[in-house]
Amino acid sequence: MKVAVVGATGLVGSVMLKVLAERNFPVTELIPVASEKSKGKEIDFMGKKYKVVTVDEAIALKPDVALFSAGGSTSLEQAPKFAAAGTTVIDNSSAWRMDPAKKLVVPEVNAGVLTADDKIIANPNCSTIQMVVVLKPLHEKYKIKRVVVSTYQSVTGTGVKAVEQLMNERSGIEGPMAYAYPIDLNVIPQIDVFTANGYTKEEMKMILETRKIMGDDAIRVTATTVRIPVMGGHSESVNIEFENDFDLADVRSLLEKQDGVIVTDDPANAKYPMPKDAHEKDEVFVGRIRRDESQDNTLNLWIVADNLRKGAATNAVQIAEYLVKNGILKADLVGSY
Ligand code: 2RA
Repeated sequence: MKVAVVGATGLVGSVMLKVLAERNFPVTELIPVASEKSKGKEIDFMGKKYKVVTVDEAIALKPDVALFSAGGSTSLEQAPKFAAAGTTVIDNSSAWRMDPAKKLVVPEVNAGVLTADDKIIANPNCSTIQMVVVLKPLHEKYKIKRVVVSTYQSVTGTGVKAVEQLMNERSGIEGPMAYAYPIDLNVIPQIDVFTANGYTKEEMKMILETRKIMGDDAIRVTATTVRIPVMGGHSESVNIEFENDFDLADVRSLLEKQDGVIVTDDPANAKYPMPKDAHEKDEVFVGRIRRDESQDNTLNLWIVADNLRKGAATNAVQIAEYLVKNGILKADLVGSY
């Protein structure tokens, strides 16, 4: 299968390449795509060297699937051109996520909505992905009424410049600022820009994307998203009010059975998920499972995942795997997944 990775030289793009190789996705030809300034740069992939090409050169090669992580404006402009050439696009930007004609997919939650007509598929926001994987079995059993989420998000969610700012600050080096404020020994309660209602775009993504992926606009969500000086992944404190009462042991059992979830919850032995444990992993880690004693039918959880993997690259590759496994994308060699 001819696979293009658009934004191959970026942080998420490089993780996409890593995940494609690790999961033995049936790539017969890789087409790494980046801007003109990176054209000709060599990329190592599964023991072969590939030269970075431009978008137009990639479209002409007619890839079967194109994984995009190149920003919203590039996706809005270029994804339709790939789709018109017959390529199935899986886009990690926010460009298509709330388009009513486009599917927004987390395979463990709603892969069933996908059909062969879907030529541009949206990959959700990282902080949304890790939360809905956990909400899915609980909503099915106990019907979620309201979610209150506070996030603690890694600087890797911003990109290389933010990681460099943190490392420079740690070393006492003056350097370019990705944020308006220092991030080391600090937290910044703003991710992306503010909207008219006082929420940031990141918070509105969590609110709106959750309802679309869960297929239930009745679910009420409020979010506060915060940037913290951490590398391994995003953490979230999630408070869930259900329509119905729940059994705590059953909640734990549902989470332990959920695809893609690992329950790490043993407070007596100080066992709970942390970004350092989620780093480089594809699963979503859940702990601190406890009843909210201040309100009936309400549960508290702590959710951690690597935002570059399950929060971006792995989720995109898993969508492609689903398409191949279900015959929507034809692969020369179907991998063993
Ligand atoms: C962030 N979720 O963490 C956003 C985009 N990756 O910055």
